[in-house]
Amino acid sequence: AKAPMRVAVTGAAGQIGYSLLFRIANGDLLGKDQPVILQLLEIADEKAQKALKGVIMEIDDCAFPLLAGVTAHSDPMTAFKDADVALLVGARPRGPGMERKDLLEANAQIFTVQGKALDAVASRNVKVLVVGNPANTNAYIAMKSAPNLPAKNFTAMLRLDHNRALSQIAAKISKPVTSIEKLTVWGNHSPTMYPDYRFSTADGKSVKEAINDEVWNKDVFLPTVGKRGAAIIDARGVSSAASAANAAIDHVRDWVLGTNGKWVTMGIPSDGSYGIPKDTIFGFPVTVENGEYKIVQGLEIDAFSQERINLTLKELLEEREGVKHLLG
Ligand code: NAX
Repeated sequence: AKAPMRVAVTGAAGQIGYSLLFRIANGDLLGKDQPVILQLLEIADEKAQKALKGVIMEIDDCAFPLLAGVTAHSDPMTAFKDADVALLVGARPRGPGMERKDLLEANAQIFTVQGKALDAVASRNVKVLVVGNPANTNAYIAMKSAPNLPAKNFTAMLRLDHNRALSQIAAKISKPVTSIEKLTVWGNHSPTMYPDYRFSTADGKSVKEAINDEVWNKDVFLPTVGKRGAAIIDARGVSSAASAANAAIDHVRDWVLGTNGKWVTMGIPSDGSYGIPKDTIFGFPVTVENGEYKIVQGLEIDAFSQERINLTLKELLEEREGVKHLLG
């Protein structure tokens, strides 16, 4: 039997946590033959810790065959100990009257502390996925706070945006999602992201040609995907949780187990590809083999796409500028 892998999850008593933990313990993340140990972090607050205990009681009650252990933590230094995978879901939500700048700073503090803890105690091969918003900038902060870990270990979640785009396209052309390949979402996990189906194929045929409607692209598709999070809040009264958890599972599973040559979208530190400044955590099309992602190279960027990429990059650089003073 395989040795168990340690999966740390922050914000474990939150909404996304409640959709995520049971699937990890069920083997959806790392495979149906891979035992897991869950190391769950919540804030020290008594209510949060009590809620976390309750979630663990339910996990226990599932008697998952692959679950080799589950522990509750309020200190990242113990939660991240020897972690092979770290899902950083917990973040400070925007409170009433809170400016964007305050939100960035509150989260910068959290992700500085967590980056340092990962640096100190996690596995040297830890795969980190940041879900908590602003996800790209939080991932950047954690990465910069962990100088002893490879920068490539830090990623941000664009997969929900990718999956949203995939589902919209499948519906538009009346094809199953599984028939569609070579889709990506460039940039920041925010409404400025750029979902791009110019290279996509469905059963090997061009999706762009099948849709053949630039007005639909600009006026329907891009805003629908970009504002999907807000549409879910409007409809459900709370933000997307199960779909976010599902996307986190997809992201890490593909990172660990590979994509067989297929494209997926990951927010990763740029290596300078496509003119994106080095280390910017940016949504790129990638393929994954042997646990290593590679940016799909050589794609043509037309004028419209360049404009969209510049816009989402500008936002990311502004976010980075806003937290620069906290990074030492
Ligand atoms: P909830 O507010 O339900 O849960 C968050 C949990 O994190 C809370 O239980 C809180 O106590 C905990 N927490 C806060 N600070 C912490 C810290 N320093 N250490 C450990 N735990 C901490 O939010 P939920 O709906 O689960 O969403 C979590 C995050 O995901 C939010 O930041 C949200 O904006 C973000 N999202 C990101 C998405 C993406 O695609 N990247 C999509 C979904 C989601 O909106």
